[in-house]
Amino acid sequence: MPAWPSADGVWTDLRLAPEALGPDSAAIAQAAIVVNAGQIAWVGQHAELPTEHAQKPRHDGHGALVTPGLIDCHTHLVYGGQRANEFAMRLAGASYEELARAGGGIVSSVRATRASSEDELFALAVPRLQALLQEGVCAIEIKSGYGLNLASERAQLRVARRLGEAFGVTVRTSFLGAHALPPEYAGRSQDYIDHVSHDMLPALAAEGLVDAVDVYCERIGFSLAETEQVFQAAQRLGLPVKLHAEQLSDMGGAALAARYGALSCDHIEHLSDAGIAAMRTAGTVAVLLPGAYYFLRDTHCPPIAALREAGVPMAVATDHNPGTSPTLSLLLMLNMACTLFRLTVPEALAGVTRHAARALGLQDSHGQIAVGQPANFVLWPLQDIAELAYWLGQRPAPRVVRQGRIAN
Ligand code: DI6
Ligand code: FE
Repeated sequence: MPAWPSADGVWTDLRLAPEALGPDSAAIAQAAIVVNAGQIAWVGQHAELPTEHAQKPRHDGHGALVTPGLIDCHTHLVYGGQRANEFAMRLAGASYEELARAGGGIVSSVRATRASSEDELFALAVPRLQALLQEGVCAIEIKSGYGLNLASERAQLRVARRLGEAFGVTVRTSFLGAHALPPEYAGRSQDYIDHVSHDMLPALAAEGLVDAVDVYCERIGFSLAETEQVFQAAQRLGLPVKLHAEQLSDMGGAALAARYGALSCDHIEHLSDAGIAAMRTAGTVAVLLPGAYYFLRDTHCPPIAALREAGVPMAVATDHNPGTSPTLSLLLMLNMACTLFRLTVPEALAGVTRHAARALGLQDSHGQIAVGQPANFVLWPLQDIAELAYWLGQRPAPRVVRQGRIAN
Protein backbone atom coordinates (compact mmCIF):
# COMPACT_ATOMS: atom_id res chain seq x y z
CA MET A 1 0.00 0.00 0.00
CA PRO A 2 1.49 3.37 -0.99
CA ALA A 3 2.36 5.84 1.76
CA TRP A 4 -0.08 8.57 0.90
CA PRO A 5 -1.42 10.57 3.86
CA SER A 6 -4.40 9.20 5.72
CA ALA A 7 -7.73 10.87 4.96
CA ASP A 8 -8.98 10.26 8.52
CA GLY A 9 -10.75 13.24 10.06
CA VAL A 10 -13.62 15.55 9.19
CA TRP A 11 -13.92 16.85 5.62
CA THR A 12 -15.80 20.14 5.64
CA ASP A 13 -17.13 22.74 3.21
CA LEU A 14 -18.25 20.16 0.67
CA ARG A 15 -21.09 20.29 -1.84
CA LEU A 16 -22.37 16.75 -2.20
CA ALA A 17 -23.57 15.77 -5.68
CA PRO A 18 -27.06 14.32 -6.02
CA GLU A 19 -27.18 10.52 -5.68
CA ALA A 20 -23.77 10.49 -3.97
CA LEU A 21 -25.41 8.85 -0.94
CA GLY A 22 -27.38 6.34 -3.01
CA PRO A 23 -30.35 6.26 -5.38
CA ASP A 24 -32.49 9.40 -5.22
CA SER A 25 -30.40 11.07 -2.51
CA ALA A 26 -30.50 14.86 -2.77
CA ALA A 27 -27.57 17.24 -3.21
CA ILE A 28 -26.29 18.72 0.08
CA ALA A 29 -25.00 22.29 -0.07
CA GLN A 30 -22.99 22.37 3.18
CA ALA A 31 -21.89 18.80 3.73
CA ALA A 32 -19.28 17.06 5.83
CA ILE A 33 -17.77 13.58 5.63
CA VAL A 34 -16.07 11.83 8.53
CA VAL A 35 -13.39 9.28 7.67
CA ASN A 36 -12.23 6.90 10.37
CA ALA A 37 -9.67 4.12 9.85
CA GLY A 38 -10.06 4.58 6.10
CA GLN A 39 -13.83 4.12 6.13
CA ILE A 40 -16.76 6.48 5.92
CA ALA A 41 -17.89 6.96 9.54
CA TRP A 42 -20.49 9.67 8.94
CA VAL A 43 -21.81 11.82 6.09
CA GLY A 44 -24.48 14.51 6.05
CA GLN A 45 -25.17 18.20 6.61
CA HIS A 46 -22.34 19.84 8.46
CA ALA A 47 -24.82 21.47 10.85
CA GLU A 48 -25.79 17.98 12.00
CA LEU A 49 -22.27 16.69 12.62
CA PRO A 50 -22.42 14.59 15.81
CA THR A 51 -20.40 16.12 18.66
CA GLU A 52 -18.24 12.99 18.99
CA HIS A 53 -16.56 13.96 15.69
CA ALA A 54 -16.19 17.67 16.41
CA GLN A 55 -12.64 17.50 17.78
CA LYS A 56 -11.19 15.38 14.97
CA PRO A 57 -8.63 16.84 12.56
CA ARG A 58 -10.19 18.92 9.78
CA HIS A 59 -9.69 18.81 6.01
CA ASP A 60 -11.04 21.94 4.34
CA GLY A 61 -12.87 21.06 1.12
CA HIS A 62 -13.00 24.72 -0.02
CA GLY A 63 -16.49 24.32 -1.42
CA ALA A 64 -15.58 21.44 -3.74
CA LEU A 65 -18.24 19.40 -5.51
CA VAL A 66 -18.03 15.84 -4.18
CA THR A 67 -18.88 12.62 -5.98
CA PRO A 68 -18.18 9.00 -5.09
CA GLY A 69 -14.89 7.69 -6.48
CA LEU A 70 -15.27 6.91 -10.18
CA ILE A 71 -15.18 3.34 -11.45
CA ASP A 72 -13.92 2.25 -14.87
CA CYS A 73 -15.72 -1.10 -15.18
CA HIS A 74 -14.34 -2.25 -18.57
CA THR A 75 -10.68 -1.91 -19.57
CA HIS A 76 -7.98 -3.87 -21.34
CA LEU A 77 -5.21 -1.89 -19.64
CA VAL A 78 -2.35 -4.41 -19.89
CA TYR A 79 -0.87 -5.08 -23.33
CA GLY A 80 2.26 -4.58 -25.42
CA GLY A 81 2.62 -2.39 -28.50
CA GLN A 82 0.08 -0.13 -30.15
CA ARG A 83 -1.97 -0.18 -33.36
CA ALA A 84 -1.87 3.33 -34.80
CA ASN A 85 -1.10 1.76 -38.19
CA GLU A 86 -4.51 0.05 -38.17
CA PHE A 87 -6.16 3.33 -37.28
CA ALA A 88 -4.57 4.86 -40.36
CA MET A 89 -5.64 1.90 -42.50
CA ARG A 90 -9.20 2.24 -41.31
CA LEU A 91 -9.16 5.92 -42.17
CA ALA A 92 -8.08 4.87 -45.64
CA GLY A 93 -11.12 2.60 -45.94
CA ALA A 94 -10.32 -0.78 -44.35
CA SER A 95 -12.91 -2.05 -41.87
CA TYR A 96 -12.14 -3.34 -38.37
CA GLU A 97 -13.44 -6.78 -39.32
CA GLU A 98 -11.32 -6.90 -42.50
CA LEU A 99 -8.18 -6.05 -40.55
CA ALA A 100 -8.99 -8.73 -37.97
CA ARG A 101 -9.56 -11.37 -40.64
CA ALA A 102 -6.26 -10.40 -42.29
CA GLY A 103 -4.30 -11.26 -39.13
CA GLY A 104 -4.26 -7.79 -37.61
CA GLY A 105 -6.57 -6.63 -34.86
CA ILE A 106 -6.44 -8.37 -31.49
CA VAL A 107 -3.90 -10.93 -32.71
CA SER A 108 -1.39 -8.22 -33.54
CA SER A 109 -1.57 -7.00 -29.92
CA VAL A 110 -1.17 -10.64 -28.83
CA ARG A 111 2.17 -10.81 -30.65
CA ALA A 112 3.39 -7.66 -28.93
CA THR A 113 2.11 -8.78 -25.52
CA ARG A 114 3.70 -12.21 -25.72
CA ALA A 115 7.00 -10.54 -26.62
CA SER A 116 6.90 -8.41 -23.45
CA SER A 117 8.06 -9.53 -20.01
CA GLU A 118 5.83 -9.13 -16.99
CA ASP A 119 7.92 -6.18 -15.80
CA GLU A 120 7.67 -4.56 -19.22
CA LEU A 121 3.89 -5.00 -19.23
CA PHE A 122 3.73 -3.46 -15.76
CA ALA A 123 5.85 -0.47 -16.82
CA LEU A 124 3.64 0.07 -19.88
CA ALA A 125 0.44 -0.10 -17.82
CA VAL A 126 1.54 2.27 -15.04
CA PRO A 127 1.12 5.59 -16.91
CA ARG A 128 -2.18 4.36 -18.33
CA LEU A 129 -3.48 3.65 -14.85
CA GLN A 130 -2.11 6.95 -13.53
CA ALA A 131 -4.02 8.88 -16.19
CA LEU A 132 -7.27 7.26 -15.04
CA LEU A 133 -6.48 7.77 -11.36
CA GLN A 134 -5.82 11.48 -11.92
CA GLU A 135 -9.43 11.77 -13.04
CA GLY A 136 -10.76 10.32 -9.80
CA VAL A 137 -10.95 6.62 -10.66
CA CYS A 138 -10.93 4.56 -7.44
CA ALA A 139 -11.80 1.12 -8.84
CA ILE A 140 -11.06 -0.45 -12.19
CA GLU A 141 -11.66 -3.67 -14.05
CA ILE A 142 -8.71 -5.04 -16.02
CA LYS A 143 -9.10 -7.87 -18.52
CA SER A 144 -6.57 -10.34 -19.86
CA GLY A 145 -7.03 -11.44 -23.46
CA TYR A 146 -3.86 -10.32 -25.22
CA GLY A 147 -1.87 -13.38 -24.12
CA LEU A 148 -4.07 -16.25 -25.31
CA ASN A 149 -1.76 -18.84 -23.78
CA LEU A 150 -1.39 -19.78 -20.14
CA ALA A 151 1.91 -18.02 -19.48
CA SER A 152 1.01 -14.77 -21.15
CA GLU A 153 -2.56 -14.59 -19.80
CA ARG A 154 -1.09 -15.22 -16.35
CA ALA A 155 1.40 -12.40 -16.84
CA GLN A 156 -1.37 -9.96 -17.73
CA LEU A 157 -3.47 -10.90 -14.72
CA ARG A 158 -0.51 -10.78 -12.36
CA VAL A 159 0.31 -7.29 -13.63
CA ALA A 160 -3.30 -6.27 -12.97
CA ARG A 161 -3.00 -7.47 -9.35
CA ARG A 162 0.36 -5.70 -8.95
CA LEU A 163 -1.13 -2.44 -10.21
CA GLY A 164 -3.83 -2.65 -7.54
CA GLU A 165 -1.28 -3.12 -4.79
CA ALA A 166 1.16 -0.49 -6.05
CA PHE A 167 -1.47 2.22 -6.43
CA GLY A 168 -3.92 1.40 -3.64
CA VAL A 169 -6.76 1.06 -6.11
CA THR A 170 -9.45 -1.62 -6.22
CA VAL A 171 -8.76 -3.87 -9.23
CA ARG A 172 -11.19 -6.53 -10.45
CA THR A 173 -9.68 -8.90 -12.99
CA SER A 174 -11.58 -10.57 -15.82
CA PHE A 175 -10.14 -13.57 -17.63
CA LEU A 176 -10.72 -13.02 -21.36
CA GLY A 177 -8.87 -16.02 -22.76
CA ALA A 178 -11.67 -16.32 -25.32
CA HIS A 179 -10.86 -12.97 -26.92
CA ALA A 180 -9.55 -14.18 -30.29
CA LEU A 181 -8.26 -17.39 -31.81
CA PRO A 182 -4.46 -17.48 -31.40
CA PRO A 183 -2.59 -18.26 -34.66
CA GLU A 184 -1.31 -21.63 -33.39
CA TYR A 185 -4.95 -22.78 -33.15
CA ALA A 186 -5.92 -21.59 -36.65
CA GLY A 187 -8.86 -23.69 -37.88
CA ARG A 188 -9.19 -25.35 -34.45
CA SER A 189 -11.49 -23.05 -32.60
CA GLN A 190 -13.11 -25.87 -30.59
CA ASP A 191 -9.71 -27.13 -29.43
CA TYR A 192 -8.84 -23.66 -28.23
CA ILE A 193 -12.12 -23.25 -26.33
CA ASP A 194 -11.51 -26.68 -24.73
CA HIS A 195 -8.05 -25.47 -23.67
CA VAL A 196 -9.48 -22.20 -22.29
CA SER A 197 -12.24 -24.01 -20.38
CA HIS A 198 -10.38 -27.08 -19.11
CA ASP A 199 -6.82 -25.85 -18.63
CA MET A 200 -6.27 -22.10 -18.63
CA LEU A 201 -9.26 -20.90 -16.62
CA PRO A 202 -9.03 -23.52 -13.84
CA ALA A 203 -5.28 -22.95 -13.48
CA LEU A 204 -5.53 -19.16 -13.30
CA ALA A 205 -8.54 -19.30 -10.98
CA ALA A 206 -6.60 -21.61 -8.65
CA GLU A 207 -3.88 -18.96 -8.50
CA GLY A 208 -6.45 -16.40 -7.35
CA LEU A 209 -6.01 -14.32 -10.48
CA VAL A 210 -9.60 -14.36 -11.78
CA ASP A 211 -12.52 -12.35 -10.38
CA ALA A 212 -14.81 -12.80 -13.41
CA VAL A 213 -14.84 -14.45 -16.84
CA ASP A 214 -15.48 -12.61 -20.10
CA VAL A 215 -15.81 -13.74 -23.74
CA TYR A 216 -15.66 -11.83 -27.02
CA CYS A 217 -18.85 -13.18 -28.62
CA GLU A 218 -18.79 -11.88 -32.16
CA ARG A 219 -18.59 -12.94 -35.81
CA ILE A 220 -14.83 -12.35 -35.62
CA GLY A 221 -14.67 -13.74 -32.06
CA PHE A 222 -16.45 -16.75 -30.62
CA SER A 223 -19.85 -18.28 -31.31
CA LEU A 224 -22.76 -18.58 -28.94
CA ALA A 225 -22.01 -22.28 -28.31
CA GLU A 226 -18.33 -21.57 -27.62
CA THR A 227 -19.31 -18.74 -25.29
CA GLU A 228 -21.62 -21.04 -23.38
CA GLN A 229 -18.89 -23.60 -22.93
CA VAL A 230 -16.65 -20.99 -21.31
CA PHE A 231 -19.54 -19.81 -19.13
CA GLN A 232 -20.10 -23.39 -17.96
CA ALA A 233 -16.46 -23.62 -16.96
CA ALA A 234 -16.82 -20.36 -15.03
CA GLN A 235 -19.95 -21.66 -13.35
CA ARG A 236 -18.16 -24.84 -12.22
CA LEU A 237 -15.58 -22.62 -10.53
CA GLY A 238 -18.20 -20.34 -8.99
CA LEU A 239 -16.98 -17.33 -10.98
CA PRO A 240 -19.34 -14.64 -12.31
CA VAL A 241 -19.47 -13.98 -16.05
CA LYS A 242 -19.77 -10.93 -18.30
CA LEU A 243 -19.80 -10.62 -22.07
CA HIS A 244 -18.64 -8.51 -25.00
CA ALA A 245 -22.06 -8.75 -26.64
CA GLU A 246 -23.78 -7.53 -29.81
CA GLN A 247 -21.14 -4.93 -30.70
CA LEU A 248 -20.91 -5.55 -34.43
CA SER A 249 -23.94 -7.81 -34.86
CA ASP A 250 -26.82 -9.36 -32.90
CA MET A 251 -25.48 -12.77 -31.91
CA GLY A 252 -27.98 -13.33 -29.10
CA GLY A 253 -25.11 -13.16 -26.63
CA ALA A 254 -26.85 -10.91 -24.13
CA ALA A 255 -29.73 -13.34 -23.61
CA LEU A 256 -27.27 -16.20 -23.14
CA ALA A 257 -25.20 -14.18 -20.67
CA ALA A 258 -28.33 -13.22 -18.75
CA ARG A 259 -29.20 -16.92 -18.40
CA TYR A 260 -25.86 -17.33 -16.64
CA GLY A 261 -26.66 -14.41 -14.35
CA ALA A 262 -24.05 -12.20 -15.98
CA LEU A 263 -22.82 -9.16 -14.08
CA SER A 264 -22.84 -7.16 -17.31
CA CYS A 265 -23.22 -7.20 -21.06
CA ASP A 266 -20.90 -4.70 -22.69
CA HIS A 267 -21.10 -2.71 -25.97
CA ILE A 268 -24.63 -3.94 -26.97
CA GLU A 269 -25.00 -1.62 -29.97
CA HIS A 270 -27.11 -4.32 -31.70
CA LEU A 271 -28.98 -5.52 -28.59
CA SER A 272 -32.47 -6.87 -29.36
CA ASP A 273 -35.67 -6.44 -27.37
CA ALA A 274 -35.34 -10.06 -26.25
CA GLY A 275 -31.83 -9.30 -25.00
CA ILE A 276 -33.07 -6.30 -23.04
CA ALA A 277 -35.86 -8.35 -21.45
CA ALA A 278 -33.42 -11.10 -20.45
CA MET A 279 -30.97 -8.60 -18.94
CA ARG A 280 -33.75 -6.94 -17.02
CA THR A 281 -34.90 -10.24 -15.52
CA ALA A 282 -31.36 -11.24 -14.58
CA GLY A 283 -30.40 -7.82 -13.18
CA THR A 284 -27.53 -7.61 -15.67
CA VAL A 285 -25.89 -4.20 -16.14
CA ALA A 286 -25.62 -2.68 -19.63
CA VAL A 287 -22.09 -1.33 -20.02
CA LEU A 288 -21.94 1.41 -22.65
CA LEU A 289 -18.61 2.00 -24.37
CA PRO A 290 -18.91 5.20 -26.39
CA GLY A 291 -15.14 5.39 -26.99
CA ALA A 292 -15.19 2.26 -29.15
CA TYR A 293 -18.36 3.43 -30.89
CA TYR A 294 -16.70 6.75 -31.72
CA PHE A 295 -13.31 5.32 -32.66
CA LEU A 296 -14.83 2.77 -35.07
CA ARG A 297 -17.08 5.49 -36.48
CA ASP A 298 -20.02 3.26 -35.66
CA THR A 299 -23.45 4.68 -36.37
CA HIS A 300 -25.63 1.98 -34.78
CA CYS A 301 -26.45 3.44 -31.36
CA PRO A 302 -27.23 1.10 -28.41
CA PRO A 303 -30.98 1.02 -27.63
CA ILE A 304 -30.71 3.58 -24.82
CA ALA A 305 -34.39 4.55 -24.68
CA ALA A 306 -35.49 0.91 -24.46
CA LEU A 307 -32.90 0.14 -21.76
CA ARG A 308 -34.04 3.17 -19.80
CA GLU A 309 -37.66 2.16 -20.22
CA ALA A 310 -36.93 -1.38 -19.01
CA GLY A 311 -35.00 -0.08 -16.00
CA VAL A 312 -31.79 -1.89 -16.97
CA PRO A 313 -28.93 -0.13 -15.13
CA MET A 314 -26.53 1.54 -17.55
CA ALA A 315 -22.82 1.89 -16.80
CA VAL A 316 -20.23 3.80 -18.84
CA ALA A 317 -16.58 2.78 -19.24
CA THR A 318 -13.48 3.55 -21.32
CA ASP A 319 -12.95 0.06 -22.82
CA HIS A 320 -9.34 1.24 -22.96
CA ASN A 321 -7.64 -1.03 -25.53
CA PRO A 322 -5.12 -0.57 -28.34
CA GLY A 323 -7.50 -1.43 -31.18
CA THR A 324 -10.84 0.23 -30.74
CA SER A 325 -10.65 2.64 -27.80
CA PRO A 326 -7.22 4.00 -26.87
CA THR A 327 -8.71 6.65 -24.58
CA LEU A 328 -7.57 7.11 -20.99
CA SER A 329 -10.25 9.59 -19.99
CA LEU A 330 -13.39 8.39 -18.24
CA LEU A 331 -14.66 11.99 -18.23
CA LEU A 332 -14.41 12.07 -22.01
CA MET A 333 -16.57 8.94 -22.00
CA LEU A 334 -19.11 10.81 -19.87
CA ASN A 335 -19.19 13.48 -22.53
CA MET A 336 -19.62 10.94 -25.32
CA ALA A 337 -22.26 8.98 -23.42
CA CYS A 338 -24.25 12.21 -23.25
CA THR A 339 -23.58 13.58 -26.74
CA LEU A 340 -23.51 10.33 -28.76
CA PHE A 341 -25.86 8.12 -26.72
CA ARG A 342 -28.10 10.83 -25.24
CA LEU A 343 -27.68 9.91 -21.60
CA THR A 344 -28.55 12.64 -19.15
CA VAL A 345 -25.70 13.90 -16.96
CA PRO A 346 -27.08 12.19 -13.81
CA GLU A 347 -27.44 8.94 -15.77
CA ALA A 348 -23.87 9.21 -17.01
CA LEU A 349 -22.60 9.94 -13.48
CA ALA A 350 -24.50 6.93 -12.08
CA GLY A 351 -22.91 5.02 -14.97
CA VAL A 352 -19.38 5.62 -13.67
CA THR A 353 -20.27 5.19 -10.00
CA ARG A 354 -23.19 3.11 -8.71
CA HIS A 355 -23.99 1.12 -11.83
CA ALA A 356 -20.32 0.57 -12.65
CA ALA A 357 -19.89 -0.87 -9.15
CA ARG A 358 -22.70 -3.31 -9.81
CA ALA A 359 -21.15 -4.32 -13.14
CA LEU A 360 -18.16 -5.50 -11.09
CA GLY A 361 -20.12 -7.03 -8.22
CA LEU A 362 -18.81 -4.23 -5.97
CA GLN A 363 -22.16 -2.63 -5.15
CA ASP A 364 -21.77 -3.23 -1.40
CA SER A 365 -18.45 -1.43 -1.11
CA HIS A 366 -18.10 1.05 -3.98
CA GLY A 367 -20.04 3.52 -6.08
CA GLN A 368 -21.61 5.66 -3.38
CA ILE A 369 -20.58 7.44 -0.21
CA ALA A 370 -21.98 5.20 2.50
CA VAL A 371 -21.18 4.67 6.16
CA GLY A 372 -19.06 1.59 6.74
CA GLN A 373 -17.66 1.50 3.21
CA PRO A 374 -14.07 2.32 2.25
CA ALA A 375 -13.52 6.06 1.80
CA ASN A 376 -13.46 6.65 -1.96
CA PHE A 377 -14.57 10.12 -2.98
CA VAL A 378 -13.53 12.93 -5.30
CA LEU A 379 -13.40 16.69 -4.66
CA TRP A 380 -13.94 18.50 -7.95
CA PRO A 381 -13.09 22.17 -8.49
CA LEU A 382 -16.41 22.52 -10.32
CA GLN A 383 -19.73 24.26 -9.75
CA ASP A 384 -22.14 21.94 -11.50
CA ILE A 385 -22.18 18.16 -12.09
CA ALA A 386 -22.82 18.90 -15.77
CA GLU A 387 -19.21 20.17 -15.90
CA LEU A 388 -18.05 16.57 -15.44
CA ALA A 389 -19.29 15.90 -18.96
CA TYR A 390 -18.87 19.41 -20.35
CA TRP A 391 -15.13 20.17 -20.38
CA LEU A 392 -14.55 18.20 -23.58
CA GLY A 393 -11.12 16.58 -23.33
CA GLN A 394 -9.99 18.74 -20.40
CA ARG A 395 -8.99 17.31 -17.05
CA PRO A 396 -10.25 19.27 -14.05
CA ALA A 397 -7.58 17.95 -11.59
CA PRO A 398 -9.64 16.84 -8.61
CA ARG A 399 -8.42 15.96 -5.12
CA VAL A 400 -9.01 12.26 -4.58
CA VAL A 401 -9.56 10.21 -1.44
CA ARG A 402 -8.90 6.63 -2.47
CA GLN A 403 -9.14 3.68 -0.10
CA GLY A 404 -8.96 6.06 2.84
CA ARG A 405 -5.88 7.93 1.66
CA ILE A 406 -5.36 11.35 0.10
CA ALA A 407 -4.05 10.06 -3.21
CA ASN A 408 -3.88 13.33 -5.15
N1 DI6 B 1 -13.23 -4.64 -26.82
C1 DI6 B 1 -12.59 -5.74 -27.23
O1 DI6 B 1 -12.22 -6.61 -26.53
C2 DI6 B 1 -12.50 -5.77 -28.68
N2 DI6 B 1 -13.22 -4.56 -28.99
C3 DI6 B 1 -13.61 -3.95 -27.88
O2 DI6 B 1 -14.24 -2.90 -27.86
C4 DI6 B 1 -11.15 -5.86 -29.31
C5 DI6 B 1 -10.15 -4.82 -28.94
C6 DI6 B 1 -8.97 -4.84 -29.90
O3 DI6 B 1 -9.15 -4.62 -31.11
O4 DI6 B 1 -7.83 -5.05 -29.45
FE1 FE C 1 -13.56 -4.48 -24.58
